[in-house]
Amino acid sequence: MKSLKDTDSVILDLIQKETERQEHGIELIASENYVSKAVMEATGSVLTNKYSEGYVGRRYYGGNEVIDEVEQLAIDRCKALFGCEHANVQPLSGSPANAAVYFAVLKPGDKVLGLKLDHGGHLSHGHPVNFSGMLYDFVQYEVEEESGLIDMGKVREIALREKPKMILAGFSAYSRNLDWKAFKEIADEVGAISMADISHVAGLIAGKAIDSPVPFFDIVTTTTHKTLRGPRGAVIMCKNEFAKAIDRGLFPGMQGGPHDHVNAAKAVAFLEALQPEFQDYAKKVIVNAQVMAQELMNRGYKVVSNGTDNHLMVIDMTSKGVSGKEAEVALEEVGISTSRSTVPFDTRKPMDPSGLRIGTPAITTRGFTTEDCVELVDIMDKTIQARENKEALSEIRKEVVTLCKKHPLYL
Ligand code: DSN
Repeated sequence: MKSLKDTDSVILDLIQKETERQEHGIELIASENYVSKAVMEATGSVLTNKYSEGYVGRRYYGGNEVIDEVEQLAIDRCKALFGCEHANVQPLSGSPANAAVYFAVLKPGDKVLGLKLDHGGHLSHGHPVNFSGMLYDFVQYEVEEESGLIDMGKVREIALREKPKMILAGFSAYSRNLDWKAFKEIADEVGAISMADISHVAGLIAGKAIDSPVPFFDIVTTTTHKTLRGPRGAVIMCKNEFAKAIDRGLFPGMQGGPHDHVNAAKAVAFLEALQPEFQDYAKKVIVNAQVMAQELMNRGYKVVSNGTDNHLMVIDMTSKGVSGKEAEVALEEVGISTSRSTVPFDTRKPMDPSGLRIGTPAITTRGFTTEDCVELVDIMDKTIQARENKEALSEIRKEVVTLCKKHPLYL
């Protein structure tokens, strides 16, 4: 049993290079975070060796007595964290979790309401190039052009007109709190199943910094690696009446063997999120995002919906005469990672859209304060202005490294 050092120095070098990039770069990608060493230890454990198709106490392979305990712990902690009736912790990631839900409760061709991708939704919420848009009849709701907000009156109108089988509330680039209660009332009014995809805000919900749809929605999916700060993966939570269908929808419907090493790491992350410190973390993520949004607007950047209630925001970079891609490339040059994004009603193409999505989960994990966030916006603004000037960018890169060294991560 040789170590990586003795087996594959090339991969070891690349891991070290990536560690260095993460340590001395600023992570503003809204869907990313830094996991604890505890989560990494569980992910890199012997649990990776096991096959355990089936569920706790009902496996299709022998030798699962330890795995059963691991999975049951992950389930129990997930229930304690979110207060759900039933939890399936086996989804490999967000899209498979959503696919399993659709598979469990819909038939191909059934109608579903979901937020349009370029208005902040997600590929798996009905985009035509995704399985969801190909297999199901998604009707997409939008945000308002003027305010950047979802108008629940319009969602209700669409629901009354279309009579969907399911209404999906969730997003990957919307910076405002969703009105869970209104979504649920509309779903009840039209007799639809209510589903929430809380992938982006699960950590904020677990940290009690924003409201949760879990107590009243029928089905809730979430990835575990964003604000929740766990390993890459997902869970499906639901009311007991959907439990059997959801479990069958995932296995054998969608997936084979669960990734037990990742499920152990989910259990670790849930335990971490159950600690009182995690509530501080969740609140600080939002405060940092609000400080950054305000600072950006003070400097003349247009932020979609003029602010944020959560960890993310989409900046319309054309307000500064650059595209989202140009901004992403310039910021990358100084060691700041972001992701280009469409803005609602974007006239530019998705590969070079008008917007830039940023978020504060990762910088808050490494201890950035509101003062650091103000300094960071200053650095970003200088970078955008100096984007053609290689010499200036290399000076700014040094400022980024200094800021990172103030908040060491893994090294
Ligand atoms: N790719 C994720 C995000 O960046 O929001 C969603 O799946």
